[in-house]
Amino acid sequence: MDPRREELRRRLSALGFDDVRFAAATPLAGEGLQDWLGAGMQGDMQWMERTAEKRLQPDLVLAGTRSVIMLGVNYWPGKLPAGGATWARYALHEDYHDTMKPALAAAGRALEEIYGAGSGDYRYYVDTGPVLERSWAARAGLGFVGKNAMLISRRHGNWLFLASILTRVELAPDEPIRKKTSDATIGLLCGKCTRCLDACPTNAFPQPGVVDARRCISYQTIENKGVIPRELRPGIGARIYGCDVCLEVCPWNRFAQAGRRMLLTARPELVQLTLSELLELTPARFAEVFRRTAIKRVKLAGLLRNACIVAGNSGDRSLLPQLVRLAGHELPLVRGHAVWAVRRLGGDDLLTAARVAETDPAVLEEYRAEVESSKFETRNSKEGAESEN
Ligand code: B12
Ligand code: SF4
Ligand code: SF4
Repeated sequence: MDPRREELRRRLSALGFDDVRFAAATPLAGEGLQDWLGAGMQGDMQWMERTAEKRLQPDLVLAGTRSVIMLGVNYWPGKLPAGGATWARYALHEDYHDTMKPALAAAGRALEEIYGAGSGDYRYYVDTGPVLERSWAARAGLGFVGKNAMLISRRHGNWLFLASILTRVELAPDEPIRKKTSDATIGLLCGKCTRCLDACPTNAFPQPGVVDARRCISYQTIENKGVIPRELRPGIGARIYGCDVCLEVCPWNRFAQAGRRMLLTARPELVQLTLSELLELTPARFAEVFRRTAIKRVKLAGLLRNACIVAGNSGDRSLLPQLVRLAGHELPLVRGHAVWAVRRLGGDDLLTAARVAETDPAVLEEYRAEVESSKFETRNSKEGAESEN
């Protein structure tokens, strides 16, 4: 065994990475990526198409790449207090893209010191790079790809951020997880379980391991900057930003321990924001509350849009005055979703003045569309299990 390799692993682990694994950088087989793109499942994330080849072939990102170092950071927060809306757990931190970067820079320096690499002999990424992180993590044996498409770790369950370092340094690869009785690439350790597929509130899995982003609440509430399709809004339930349903139902989480969190700064207080406070957000208050979080990237308009949907699904008619006020908001995006929410709460007759003033075609469509009342939906939807944060 190469003692330098284990020293590198120790150094990276001491920096705060909860898992450090190595993979050979030979290209990934298609991994379903081209089919996924071909079917349009990336929605408006055109950047995914532009970088598709690079995601499979690190050599195209950094010529001469020999190895991929895959890093996992556990973000399991333990139990969170209940709040007015449900947030994806990963978002309840200062932006992990920012908090992990200094450690990645230090990891690069470790490569320089231990292997004599030059500063151009590696490149690191967290999330936003042209790297198919889950597939590389599976190859490196960090975990297996579940039917929920997540990279699931036997030690950390589903609650793991991934980061990667492409390097020209040759590192002996770690073994992927294997099973004598199966060579499945998806759901290797899932057995007969289908909990995640059954629990998805918007039926976003056309097949195990494949998420149609266009139907995924995470995509709709975070990546989509425009109108959220009406048929998906009831399924969004109380989820204001991202979705953890297919992660939290997974039995592999029973092994998850709260992480060391050296690379994360928790912001659990965000959970306690009430829906009423969220509907009242002003630009100044938004900037103050969400400073340094990833949430600020949806901008105030996106968050108000999402808050309107959650309010509409809440069955809470005491929010009607605030929603009626938002039906007169300066941005059509907010007005349209506010109109939907008011109507879903059975408040059509409160909209007379706003409707007379409305000229935007998309918002006018929200007045005409059929809307089921939220009481009806709560009885029939798959909510139940999702309310705890
Ligand atoms: C685009 C994107 C999204 C999109 C699309 C999701 C998706 N499933 O592709 C949206 C916005 C919906 C999304 C949502 C979420 N995301 Co996201 N996302 C990404 C991003 C930037 C690219 C993913 C990508 O390339 N997708 C294309 C598909 C084809 O690839 P894939 O799912 O990654 O890879 C799978 C296929 O290759 C498949 N596969 C392998 N072999 C084969 C063979 C065949 C035949 C087939 C069909 C498939 C197949 O298995 C792979 C692993 O799932 C990555 C970061 C990165 N650079 O990789 C983060 C990333 C995947 N997301 C992450 C997270 C945390 C989430 C959310 C949990 C956030 C939330 N709470 O709201 C949800 C989870 C949704 C889900 N179940 O997947 C983490 C996942 C960590 C982990 N442990 O797996 C990542 C790695 C970011 C990070 N650096 O930590 N995300
Ligand atoms: S994140 Fe939510 S909406 Fe997206 S696939 Fe998982 S359960 Fe479905
Ligand atoms: S919930 Fe079940 S099927 Fe889904 S990823 Fe976890 S073990 Fe696999």
